[in-house]
Amino acid sequence: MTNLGIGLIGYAFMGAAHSQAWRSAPRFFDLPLQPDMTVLCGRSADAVSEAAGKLGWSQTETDWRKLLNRDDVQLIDICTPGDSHAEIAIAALRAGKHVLCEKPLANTVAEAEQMAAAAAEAAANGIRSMVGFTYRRVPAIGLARQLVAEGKIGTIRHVRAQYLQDWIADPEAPLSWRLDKEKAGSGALGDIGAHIVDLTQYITGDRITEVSGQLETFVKERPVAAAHSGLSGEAGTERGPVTVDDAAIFLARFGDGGLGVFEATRFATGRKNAIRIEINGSEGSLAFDFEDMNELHFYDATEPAETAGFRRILVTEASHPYVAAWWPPGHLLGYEHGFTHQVVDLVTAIAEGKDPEPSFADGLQVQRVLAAVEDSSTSRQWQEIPE
Ligand code: SOE
Repeated sequence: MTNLGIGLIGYAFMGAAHSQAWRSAPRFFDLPLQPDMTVLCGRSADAVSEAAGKLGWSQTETDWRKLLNRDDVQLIDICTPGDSHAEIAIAALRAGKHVLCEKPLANTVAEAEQMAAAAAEAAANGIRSMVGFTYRRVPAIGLARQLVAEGKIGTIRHVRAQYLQDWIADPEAPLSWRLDKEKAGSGALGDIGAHIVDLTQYITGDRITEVSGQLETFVKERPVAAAHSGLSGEAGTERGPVTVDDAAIFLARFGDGGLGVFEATRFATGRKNAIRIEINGSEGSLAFDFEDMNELHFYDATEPAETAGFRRILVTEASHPYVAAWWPPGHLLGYEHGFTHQVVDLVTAIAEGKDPEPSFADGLQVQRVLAAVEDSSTSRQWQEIPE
């Protein structure tokens, strides 16, 4: 079997999740190519070498540019903050490396446009790229998409989506790179709002055409973190400004006539990683909550009223998306499995010479929705999403 050398850049939360995926994918799925965890890249030699040992990488580099000249690396996996996505991805694609890039694709629409253009050029030479909207690969989400495509809920009227976290609800929670516009582009909007934009469009097979939104930063200053990595760091005595939104809300119109209500917040006390999606169609409804990620709720409005009701589907049957490779029914999957499935789909597309999804063009379209929400928050007007 042909090997696929991987170079992963970044080893914090996302780097660890991607490492787990590269480790587990070939052990549970029959992949057409054998991924090699060739090299882990990070700026500090000591820290990257410790991380490589822990996460299972063979070698390390401290300069990402060196990965692009290596013949034993065919794919660059970008798990850095958003401010470096465009530079690394474009250079990697031009060097003939396949690219997996964490979401949101970039910090601005302009960067995302350049990345999508570079991806289109590279695709003409058989070089593939994908953006890491990993929740698409949760089996219950895959099933929801299938049911919509089969017409089980009919014409979509309402899309209700929330992404609720609470990790900075405490005003003394320290600054991290995720609260810095220069590094992260935006706050709850891009970090978690991007996921529900992608997920709802993926499930419905439809696209958001216009939005009206508001952003808010509830806590404007926070203690400066001693270490700017991961979700939090150790607080120092100095304070610094929060330059991104803490929460984003917006209304949306979909191309096929559905109405959407979206909410992304890091201030929903008690909600840790609640991605809640409810879709109402003319023939029925679907409901999902990531905090119960193995379940999908389905209401069939064509059933007799006396016995109709939401049915809880435990999405752990071998016939459900991705599940056959794992455990017997009822033996639940978790957060990390989405990343494994992402690797499986990417490696399969590369081997089959197909463009994987979500593409950089899809990432660009999500970026346009996010930018339109920001513009709307400032202008207090509805904003159309450019084609
Ligand atoms: C932090 O809010 C975060 O890690 C996001 O960046 C991820 O995309 C999401 O999966 C979990 O929360």
